[in-house]
Amino acid sequence: MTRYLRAAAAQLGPVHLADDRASVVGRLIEMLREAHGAGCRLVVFPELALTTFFPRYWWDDAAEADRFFEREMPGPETAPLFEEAKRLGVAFYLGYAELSEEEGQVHHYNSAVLVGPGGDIVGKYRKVHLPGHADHRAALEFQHLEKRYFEVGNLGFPVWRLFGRVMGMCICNDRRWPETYRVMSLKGMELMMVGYNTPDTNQYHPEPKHLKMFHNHLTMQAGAYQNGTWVVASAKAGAEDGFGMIGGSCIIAPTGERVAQALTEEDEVVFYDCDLDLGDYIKRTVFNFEAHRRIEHYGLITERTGPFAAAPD
Ligand code: CDV
Repeated sequence: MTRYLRAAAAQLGPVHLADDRASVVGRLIEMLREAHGAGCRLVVFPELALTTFFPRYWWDDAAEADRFFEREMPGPETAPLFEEAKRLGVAFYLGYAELSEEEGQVHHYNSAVLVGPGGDIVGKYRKVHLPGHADHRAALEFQHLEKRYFEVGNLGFPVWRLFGRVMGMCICNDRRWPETYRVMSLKGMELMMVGYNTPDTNQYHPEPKHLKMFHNHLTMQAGAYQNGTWVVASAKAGAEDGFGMIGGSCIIAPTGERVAQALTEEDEVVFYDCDLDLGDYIKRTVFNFEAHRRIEHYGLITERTGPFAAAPD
């Protein structure tokens, strides 16, 4: 069983509306080769990696957004990435917009696949925590229409075995919610992959810019430590047609420490030799779930989404 896994976060610089899939896939392949050259066996690409972050745009006819969705994975445009990864024997996580047909109904999901070193899809995750809104908000500088263009993921939080270890996936906003890590951690997760697209401004409330990056790392570092898991996180970075994305891709150890970090707002590969046994002592001591969790007091977490309207007597 693998103890050390050299894993990479492959950050994407801006992808503009006018950029076609072929050019983006070419950039992903370049980074895949760079990671392989550095000895990496797993590469994590961002959320919605094949296109610009299109939920920032409103179209009166929502079907206009369908051009950003993949109808098959791999499809003709993504096949070269799968083929190169198979040739190199590198596994990867890829975020994309998924248009699927299930029982005669068309569905739209914000999805990610985990592809094994043999080129086969090992697992699929569909984003559960969709941020933003479904209506057009004219006063905003840009929209965040994930609630318009996507349905809530219907696959839960599965985990998969790869390289003999237990891996989990989530997507962007999921990383801010402790439940995401905890559910997968209860299934034995040892490494979590996450791709994200985070705008560099909070449009709903004025906030100092630095808080965007602080909260990005704060939540992932806490999630890693509280669950004794590795986190490999890959961002979009820089200005997409003038709209800034924070970047800050990184690799976080089960101690909660960031051990590798992107320094640019461009395409950039960062990697680390992840000791997959490092989380064991955390899971045996301070976060020994079996010894210390008090589930008899946690019922409200799954019984209600929000707080009491008024403090109970
Ligand atoms: N793509 C995202 O899910 N972005 C959110 C933004 C809207 C806050 C995030 O959590 O980074």
